[in-house]
Amino acid sequence: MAKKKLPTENEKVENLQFDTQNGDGQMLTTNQGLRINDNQNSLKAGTRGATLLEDFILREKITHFDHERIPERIVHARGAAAHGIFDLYESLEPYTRARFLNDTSKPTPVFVRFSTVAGSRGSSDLARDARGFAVKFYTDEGNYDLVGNNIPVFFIQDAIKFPDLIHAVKPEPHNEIPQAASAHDTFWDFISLMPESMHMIMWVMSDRAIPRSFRMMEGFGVHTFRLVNAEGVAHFVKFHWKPLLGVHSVAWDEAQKISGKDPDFQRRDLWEAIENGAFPEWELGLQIIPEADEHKFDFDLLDPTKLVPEELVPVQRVGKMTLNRNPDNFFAETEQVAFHPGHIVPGIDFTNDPLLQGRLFSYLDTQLLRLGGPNFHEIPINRPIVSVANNQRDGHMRQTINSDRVSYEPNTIGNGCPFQAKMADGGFTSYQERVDGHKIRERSESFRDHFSQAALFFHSQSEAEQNHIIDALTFELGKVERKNIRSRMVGLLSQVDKQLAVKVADGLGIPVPEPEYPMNRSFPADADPEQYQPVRKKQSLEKSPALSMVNTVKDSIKTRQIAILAAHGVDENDLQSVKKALEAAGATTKIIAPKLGTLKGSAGQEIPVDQSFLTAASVLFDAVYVPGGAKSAQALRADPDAIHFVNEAYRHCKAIAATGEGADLLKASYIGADSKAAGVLVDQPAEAFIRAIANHRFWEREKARKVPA
Ligand code: HDE
Repeated sequence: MAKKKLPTENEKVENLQFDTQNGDGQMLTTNQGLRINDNQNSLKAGTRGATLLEDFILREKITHFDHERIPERIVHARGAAAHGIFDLYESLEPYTRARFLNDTSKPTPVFVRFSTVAGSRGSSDLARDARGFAVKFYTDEGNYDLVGNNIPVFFIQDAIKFPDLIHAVKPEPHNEIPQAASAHDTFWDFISLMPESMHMIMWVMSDRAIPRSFRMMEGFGVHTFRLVNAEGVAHFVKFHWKPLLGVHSVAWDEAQKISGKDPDFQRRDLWEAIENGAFPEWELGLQIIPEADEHKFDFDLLDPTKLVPEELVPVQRVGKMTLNRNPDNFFAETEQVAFHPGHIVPGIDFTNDPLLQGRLFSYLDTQLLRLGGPNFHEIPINRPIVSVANNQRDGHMRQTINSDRVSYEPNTIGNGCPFQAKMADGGFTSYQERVDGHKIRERSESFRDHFSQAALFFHSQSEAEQNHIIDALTFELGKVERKNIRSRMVGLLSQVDKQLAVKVADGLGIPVPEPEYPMNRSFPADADPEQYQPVRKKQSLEKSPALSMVNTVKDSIKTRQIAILAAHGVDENDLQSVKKALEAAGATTKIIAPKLGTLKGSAGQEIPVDQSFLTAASVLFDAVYVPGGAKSAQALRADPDAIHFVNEAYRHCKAIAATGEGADLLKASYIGADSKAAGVLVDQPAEAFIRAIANHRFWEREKARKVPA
């Protein structure tokens, strides 16, 4: 046999399929710019010899690699981010002198990072958790960071409890289990002793903690802030982000399965939506409250475990944020971005919320460690778009080369520069709040009603949403090993709602106990415990419809993922016409078949398959369609993976539609002959299917028949 000729260097290159749009023709160099000739072999004493210490190329490469990681965020480690713009609808000059909230003519660039709180950087996106919603506005007056969450309240009232809370929720220290989950003893031990967390607990045990997408979450500034106008008149303000796609969540069983099938589910969803040009949008909402109304509410505006019901103070939508560009490099942008509630601009100011006050310390401190020093503002993603001029100098990783000799103020050598800015020139001045009090470590009495808003939230939910909260609590407490913790928690829940406690207790197989005294164990050593026990104030509101996701907008299927199940012999006309209708309405469709490759339609048309049952899963889709075609339907109904797909979609209350023989698959599944179930459509026009998908879920299906999928 003739010896095969080895390819020459150029042929080697030509045989590979290169992505010719990429690359800039550069040659490989060291960090000193030296061109590298051999990136395959280290320098050795002979071909089989030991590696030489002299190999500066090897050492530089490995040293850099060894230092590639920086400390991950102690909280909010897992995240994804995008660039975008903020457009103001109308000037807010009567309330604030912040220029980006006055000038409607110019969009403000933003960078937004979404995150989970408890898990490590590599944890699953679908953990039951609050989501971070941090927005950096690059304004003409410097960077303004609105570092919020997708839940409008928080677990604790005072920053001094934050390390305790986070230690309790993080994996247990002896074995680092469980990852990104609050269902364990230390978390519930702490919570069961802290009744102030009860309102937040209602939210994190609700479906808000398992969002369908970052793009379908509300955002909240949480604390009460201040807007201050040019005359120095202030108003209290609560910040909201309202997603234009509505607020939607997945089911808990689904969340757990997604965590296995695609732990990057939400990160991928954000990335793909932006790549496909379906830019996520939120409106900025403000609840504006005159200073004179500070004490008008049933709760204290400074208490971060309370929200201001929208029915009492409407949310005014004042502008729109659009995310339109993915980061170029995850590390350089998403990982290195440094948010800080203390990054504010003239016209916005803080209040004395004790949680906010503590945050004002923490975020700068954390960046010093995480980003390695005081010059993190020089990292490109953190740089303001306006120039920075001050007398700060040097330090680790300094980028700026200050060419002047003056680094002090006042000076004459530098012509007095940089000057202090007058207010008229945009100089920042703090709101002159009158403060008069004793220096004291004590919680205000106005912070002691821990149950009323927890009850308001619970009572504002639909029946299905309430059931989900009960199930989540039963799940979480069921994972707690110590019986006394379970019981103490049920005692606290009984203070929120009796039926809630009865149902959770039933699932745990325990009676509802009287709450232990003292209910609140978070009080100073010398205090009278009685002074710290929860009280109940009469409430002006029994329900707040705005708190239920049932009342969100449900008018669009834009960016929804629809699975079309098919096999050889599928009715291609039916498949193509429904696919076209769904895509025209803004959805994405994927043809899923027993194998990858192409399908042959009943009229002979070749149809490319997007995913097989092996690579796809129903939990990654919003709805399922089964087209007609006798042979296709026959193959699918004989395929357990196809049956499982439909069963699971049914269990998770998704819209399911079939045409012609496609209905045979539904008949062979758990749906059986019950084609009348809500959200199951047989031989209906595409418009009916589109309306059903827009409805998001048919929760009424959930309890009636539990599908074993
Ligand atoms: Fe944070 N929080 N936090 N937090 N937080 C951090 O800062 C902290 C709180 C929030 O995508 C850390 O850069 C304290 C409330 C978001 O980079 C750290 C307290 C809210 C993000 C920190 C709170 C948040 C963080 C960790 C109680 C909603 C991610 C890494 C006093 C309003 C930002 C970092 C991003 C991140 C401290 C409570 C939101 C350690 C001490 C309340 C969205 O500084």
